[in-house]
Amino acid sequence: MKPKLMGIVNVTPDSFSDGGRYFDAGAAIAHGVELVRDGADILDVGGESTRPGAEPVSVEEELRRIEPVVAGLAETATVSIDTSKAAVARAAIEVGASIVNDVTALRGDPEMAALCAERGVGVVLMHMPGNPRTMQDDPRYEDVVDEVKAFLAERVEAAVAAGIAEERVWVDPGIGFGKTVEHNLELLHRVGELRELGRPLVVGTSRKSFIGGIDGSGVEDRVGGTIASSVIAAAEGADVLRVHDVAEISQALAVANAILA
Ligand code: HH2
Repeated sequence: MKPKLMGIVNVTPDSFSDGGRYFDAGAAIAHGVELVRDGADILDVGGESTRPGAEPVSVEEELRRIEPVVAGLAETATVSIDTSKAAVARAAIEVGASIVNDVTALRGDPEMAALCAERGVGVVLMHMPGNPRTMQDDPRYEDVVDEVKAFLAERVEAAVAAGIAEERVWVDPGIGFGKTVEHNLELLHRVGELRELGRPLVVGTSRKSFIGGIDGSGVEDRVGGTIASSVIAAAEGADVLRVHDVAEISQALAVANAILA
């Protein structure tokens, strides 16, 4: 298991685990450089929190937050832009981002699919029912894995129909987005089934609340749970792990691989 590590660079005042810590562009760039040193293959730069109940951010504000950070990191690493706004993605691509990570799977902005097709960037399509303000209102599934898989299959088709090359599309089950603790656990237990979609699989469990739902831990104390879930996702075939704690996950994977070798 050799998943790529996508290190998280949140340039926000309100992200659920690190909001405010890297809100200044200089601090965000320094953090990204450190994540690369720790073993990150990709840096995912975001200027808007998607935590449940988060307030939406204007295009101007999101641009002000992410543009200098993407520009400052694009020479050091492959940069993905975590946004659902085409104007933000366009500006980020202009200054060096090569992947668009869209938690709405191209449903949030009617111009996003065409932009990604035209610019030939990689695209991460994530499962999320509804939007961040409503997604945790009593989520229900008959079979969460089958439904997430069907959703992602449909979104891959939509992306390809919009002119995005299929080989540039990655899929993500959206751990923590419109799911109960049990839904998240079921998805992680069976995440290998999503490989049947035939696209690289991105999984993000980092510090998420399902971990606290198991042991009551606060957001700063979920590294152990992040490691366990990340190693299991990697063993199940995840191709990319989106994490805050790159050094710890990198070490956990190295040890797991050494043992299994
Ligand atoms: N999770 C978050 C944000 N973006 N993108 C993908 N593809 N997959 C994820 O699981 C995912 C994501 C939420 O985490 P974080 O960025 O730490 O928090 P916030 O949205 O509050 O900034």
